[in-house]
Amino acid sequence: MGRFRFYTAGESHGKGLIALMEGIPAGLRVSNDGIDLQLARRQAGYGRGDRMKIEHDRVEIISGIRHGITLGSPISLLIWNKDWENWKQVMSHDPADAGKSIPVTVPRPGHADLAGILKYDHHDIRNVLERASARETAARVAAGAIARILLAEFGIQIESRVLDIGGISAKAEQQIIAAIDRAKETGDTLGGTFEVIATGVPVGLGSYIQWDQRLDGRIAQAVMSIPGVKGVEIGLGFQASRYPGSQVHDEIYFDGRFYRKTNHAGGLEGGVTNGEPVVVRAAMKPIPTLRNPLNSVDIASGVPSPAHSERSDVCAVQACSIVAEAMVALSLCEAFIDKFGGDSLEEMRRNFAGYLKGIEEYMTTPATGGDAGC
Ligand code: EPS
Repeated sequence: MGRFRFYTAGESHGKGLIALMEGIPAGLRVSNDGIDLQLARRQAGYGRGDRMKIEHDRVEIISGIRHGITLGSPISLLIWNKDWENWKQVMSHDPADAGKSIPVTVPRPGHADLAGILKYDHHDIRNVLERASARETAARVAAGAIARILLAEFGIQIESRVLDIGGISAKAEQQIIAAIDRAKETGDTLGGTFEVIATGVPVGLGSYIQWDQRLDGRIAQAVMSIPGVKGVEIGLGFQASRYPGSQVHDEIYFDGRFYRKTNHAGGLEGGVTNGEPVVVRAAMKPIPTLRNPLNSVDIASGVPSPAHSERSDVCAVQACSIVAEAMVALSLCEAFIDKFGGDSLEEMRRNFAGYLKGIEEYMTTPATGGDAGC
């Protein structure tokens, strides 16, 4: 078990969302603004539903930070759900409120609804959808904001861009807006693809020593875990299978230091970062809550019925790409802490500087480096 881990808690219409992080070193400067900026980015994008008009996500720091500086102790973050006011009775913790709200009994195809009620022996689909909702990703973004602040101290930056929505290239913005408007009118939803790029990533994060330490695998899992994501690729990804090796692999050159002319590998070889930008692409399916609902079956009666429908987004690909930035940041942060881990930021800086010095020496004089003496 590595020293870095994080969890989230909270239901979509419950009181709020929580992120709990452990392993961030002491001495990192963290501000509410730095976290709120990322939360606001997650809320944006054409096609979000009315919930985003209610919520103005802001973080409340509960623990682990004093006077703007991390203590090395667990960091807990809270985001209140403003919408809770409207759901107090439905989502009440008080047994006295049981039976006062109408249960959701028709599962939405594509959501966790059916599998969730069967798995947890629930009879009200709300018990599933409240946690399976993508609202939870706000907590991931808050945790991810702290991960990115740590990574930025070491020159690592993460950004993303939407590539296409509903099969239309992001270059044709007006067409995308029209397609989202059309989907909204017809009660439909749209998915899309996006790309996350991390620059300034040093050589050597992750490991080929054990399957679960391969960083490409860890990043893929982190991004695939975002609600709605059905495909993840790194570098050339699926395209790599269509070309011969001579056109896929990034040849190595040396002109006083090693360098590549291409980055088809997307910054990862053998599960280890190779110093090139880490490039991750993902495909998000259309959101399964359709205002013009799909066919389903009422679990209470067994009678065919249109799927449950409630307020949702028409398209959240842009938001998903921000969540993916957070998940890539958290994965890189974990690998970074594994490699350079120290209890304080200063200790990490020393470890990092020492490592870079060794790499630099090896890079510029390869014949004398490494295990040449073995
Ligand atoms: C979300 C809040 C939710 C949805 C969306 C994500 O708000 P509500 O359900 O109250 O309208 O807009 O959830 C989903 C897409 C989903 O699949 O559940 C948010 O804050 O991102």
